[in-house]
Amino acid sequence: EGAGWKYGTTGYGPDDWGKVSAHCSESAQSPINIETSTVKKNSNLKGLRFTCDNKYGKVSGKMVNNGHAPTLVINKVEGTAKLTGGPLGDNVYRLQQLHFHFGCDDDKGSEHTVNGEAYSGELHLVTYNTKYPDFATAVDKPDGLSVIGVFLQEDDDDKASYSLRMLSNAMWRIREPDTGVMVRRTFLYNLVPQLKDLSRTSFYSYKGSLTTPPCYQSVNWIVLKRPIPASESVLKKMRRLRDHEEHSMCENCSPLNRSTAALCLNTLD
Ligand code: B30
Ligand code: ZN
Repeated sequence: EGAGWKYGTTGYGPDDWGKVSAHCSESAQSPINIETSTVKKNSNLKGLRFTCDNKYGKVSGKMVNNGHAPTLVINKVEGTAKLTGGPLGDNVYRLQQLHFHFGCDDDKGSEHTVNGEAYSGELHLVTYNTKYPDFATAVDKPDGLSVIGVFLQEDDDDKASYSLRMLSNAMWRIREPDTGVMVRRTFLYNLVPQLKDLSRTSFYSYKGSLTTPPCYQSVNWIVLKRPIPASESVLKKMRRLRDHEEHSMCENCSPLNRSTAALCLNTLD
């Protein structure tokens, strides 16, 4: 399920995703525009914790170009991270992979928007509920996944973190789809400093879906309010990646109009 889809306005783009997977026509689809005036403050979101297996949140794994997003599949044996508490309650989620969405220009690229405004990109940290044996079992369950979304904001070269620059250097080596390269030194607390203390970080939370086919409505979304800085050279390396049609992968972000339900948005603030 979910093969043969793409972005853009021609053949099997987002308008046709319902034909690829019926879930894409359901009512709680992601991404969404976050209208900050309609967000409800909710103290139940208190106590969300992200804990890495080692001190600096060092992870390693294979960075792959799957044709739609540069994705770091975490080698969990060498260390990963857990996400629990807050909107997730006692469930413990484990980091499986992280990937990036980005635009061809700085003024678009994020999947979620805030008051109609897009950022230049969006990092997704994809975790699965450890009550299931593995990611593949969890992916279609209503409480199966939680994805932390972090906006990328264009900024000076020296503001981009070491880890983001290292990841973008790895992307340089996987320009063609279905290629991959080993990545050894990504430090999650360096990549996203807010992860060190999520209980003091402002975020939005709602129940939605995978933003791509098969569009399972299995995701507890945690979208951080504050962006991380990305430089033009980082964004350039992302935009150089190619999809299966030998086009730039940029604008690998889903349109916003796939959701028909009024999704319940919460914030801890
Ligand atoms: S997202 O975070 O909502 N953008 C998947 C995970 C997270 C998101 C979207 C999709 C996912 O696991 N999809 C199924 C797996 N894929 C294979 C893959 O690794 O990349 C199957 C596919 O699309 O046909 Cu892409
Ligand atoms: Zn994503």
